[in-house]
Amino acid sequence: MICTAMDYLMINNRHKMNIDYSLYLVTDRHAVRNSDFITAIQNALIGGCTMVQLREKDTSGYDFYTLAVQVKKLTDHYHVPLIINDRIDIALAVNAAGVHIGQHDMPAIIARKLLGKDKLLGVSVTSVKQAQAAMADGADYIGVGAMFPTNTKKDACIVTMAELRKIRAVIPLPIVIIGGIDIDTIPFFQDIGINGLALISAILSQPDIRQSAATLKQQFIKCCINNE
Ligand code: TZP
Ligand code: MG
Repeated sequence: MICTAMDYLMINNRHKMNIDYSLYLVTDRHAVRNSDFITAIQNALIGGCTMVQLREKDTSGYDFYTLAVQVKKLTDHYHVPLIINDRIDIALAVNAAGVHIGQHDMPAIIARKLLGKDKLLGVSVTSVKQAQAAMADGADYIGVGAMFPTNTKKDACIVTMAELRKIRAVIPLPIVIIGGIDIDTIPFFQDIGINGLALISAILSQPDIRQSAATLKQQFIKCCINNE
């Protein structure tokens, strides 16, 4: 099924319409250099991150849950939605705003059933076909990437700019781009109409996380928001 933008407006809940995807922090505790993990996320929020995805690989269920409880307190304090990577059970347990899944996780259609209609569901895609399937299966937004090679995820497939443009042309859902996004690569997305930047190292690995987040946000507004 191909939804028009109007269909999308009508079938989605109103509270999902006002979500700010512009500076979407994806976490990786191994990327943090000079502070503890929770302080790093707090600084990213103070710097202006508008959304946080807790994505902690190689953690026990107990540790992931415990981190999720701590991060939820922070995101609530800054009125920012918390998304949990992969783990629907943990998202529900901490009352997170939603879940983000990839192509090798539980099928999006099942994730949507388990989550119910009120929670956000994000799906990572690398092609138009995957993006259309994600939308048909109930995704609220999609993550497209990796846009550039990145040390943070060395095995990530690279998505071409042409494919990203094709996805934008047919998908009315919010789109965040991921993979090698930093101050120098943001200008490449000037005229595409993306809704946000999903980043790990350009925020968490920087000496001044707060300032880095603020500068990236300014760069996004300057380059990617149509201010006519
Ligand atoms: N998915 C595709 S690339 C990537 C993920 C999770 C890693 C992004 O990390 P960075 O440091 O922002 O390039
Ligand atoms: Mg996953």
